Parts: sequence; C-alpha cells; structure tokens
Amino acid sequence: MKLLLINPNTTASMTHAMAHTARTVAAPGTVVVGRQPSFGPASIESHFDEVFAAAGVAEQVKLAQGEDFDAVVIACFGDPGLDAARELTCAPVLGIAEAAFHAVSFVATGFSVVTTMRRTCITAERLVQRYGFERVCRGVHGTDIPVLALEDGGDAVLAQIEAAARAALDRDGSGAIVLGCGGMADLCTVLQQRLGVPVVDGVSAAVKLAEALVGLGLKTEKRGDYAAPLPKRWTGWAAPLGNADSQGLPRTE
Ligand code: 2AL
Repeated sequence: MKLLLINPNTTASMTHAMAHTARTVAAPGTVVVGRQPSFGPASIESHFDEVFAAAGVAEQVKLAQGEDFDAVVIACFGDPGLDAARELTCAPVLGIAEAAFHAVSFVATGFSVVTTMRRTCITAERLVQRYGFERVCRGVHGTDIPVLALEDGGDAVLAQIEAAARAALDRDGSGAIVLGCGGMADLCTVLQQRLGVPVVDGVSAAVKLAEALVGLGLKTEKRGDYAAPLPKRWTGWAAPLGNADSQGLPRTE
C-alpha cells in the first residue's frame, strides 16, 4: 500500500525523520511518502500556527488527489486539518493524536501525555475530549521544549522528556505514556526501555492502524459530512485551493 505522511509544519528535516520512523514500523509492502505544506510555520506551537498548518495539510491532500494513496497520516499532535483532509480523499486519514489515544487504550486503562510547550497542552486536552478519551487520559504535561529543539536535542532533551514522563506516571497514577509531538517519534523505543511502561508514538501508531484499516478494506465515508467540498469560487492567495485540478499548488517532498 501507498501511505502519504504529511508533516503539517514546514521543516523538511522533521518530515524526513518522521517518514524514517514510519518506514521502520511499516509492513514490507508499505511505501511511505513524506511531504509538508508549501507555506506556513516551521513548527506548530500556537493556535495561530495551527490554523495555517491545517490549511497546509488540506493543500497537500488536495494536491495528492489522483496519486492513489491508500491512506494518509497527519503527523502533528494537534491533528490539524483532519476533518478537511477526510473530505478531500476516500482513503482513511489518521491524525497521530487520535491514533495514539486509540492504540494506548488497548494496553492501559490510564495514560499520560508528555508534550512540548506547556501552552500546547490545551490542544491535546481538547482532542482528548473531542475523541472521547477523558476517562483514559489522566493528564497532559508540557515540558516547555520547543518542537524544533527535539531535532538533534541529544541526551539532554531525552533526559528531560524521561523525567517528565516519570513525574507524569507518578502524579497521574497512569500506566502508559503517549508522546505528544511528532518530533518525539524517534525517542519512543529508548523511552519505553527506560521507563518500563508502554510508550506510544502517534506516528508509528497511525501507520500501523492505517495498514489495519486498509487491510479491512475501509474507506472514508462520502454520504455524509465527509463528502467532497462543494465547488465554488475562491479568491486571494488561496485561490488555487478552490481549483478542481489543484493547478498552482506546489508539492513539497
Ligand atoms: C507539534 C507537532 O507534533 N509538530 C509540531 O510542529 N508541533 N505539536 C506539539 N504539541 O508540539
């Protein structure tokens, strides 16, 4: 199967790192293509960042129409543009927060999220509510590590996340950790070894769940609100997004 992994921020090195993690867990027959929006913020750490990231995700899903992707993964923990992406394709679309919450609830009755900037905790808390995981999520914890500091953060960043995870497990009385940023994907294995509890990276979880959904032959429904958006005139810099053929939209690999 062919899987489109969209990094909603515009940092190409982070796209490559997450695509690498995705390929590590993917089944032998799964081809992972990593892309990011042609515009928008280098990292997503505010509501303002997030609205443009959501538009960038929609841009890339629209641009990929006709490429026959079997599944799409939105690899930012705020799941920006998830519903819009589902309108634009029949393939299953998974956000990494949603995928991580589902995966961890199979192996623990209570989990804690460890994320980046404290100001982004509200985004994860709202997603917990939106997806109905309030009874399983025992807490969301910020570390105030900027998203881009995760790249080449080395032992100091790893140690900070490990310490935050240990504190979260104690304080929340939870049995598992969810990593609250796509940029933490490559830390999952070592953290699981060190902490001795299940540690879920949403990128890996989303890839494996996407493979399962494709294996089940499930596609995004088109009878209801996930039907394609109605054609209409668009203006300004976003005008190409309104074109049926997506002309004028740059693809960024
Ligand atoms: C994220 C993420 O996963 N990627 C990004 O740029 N911002 N979310 C987060 N909570 O740090």
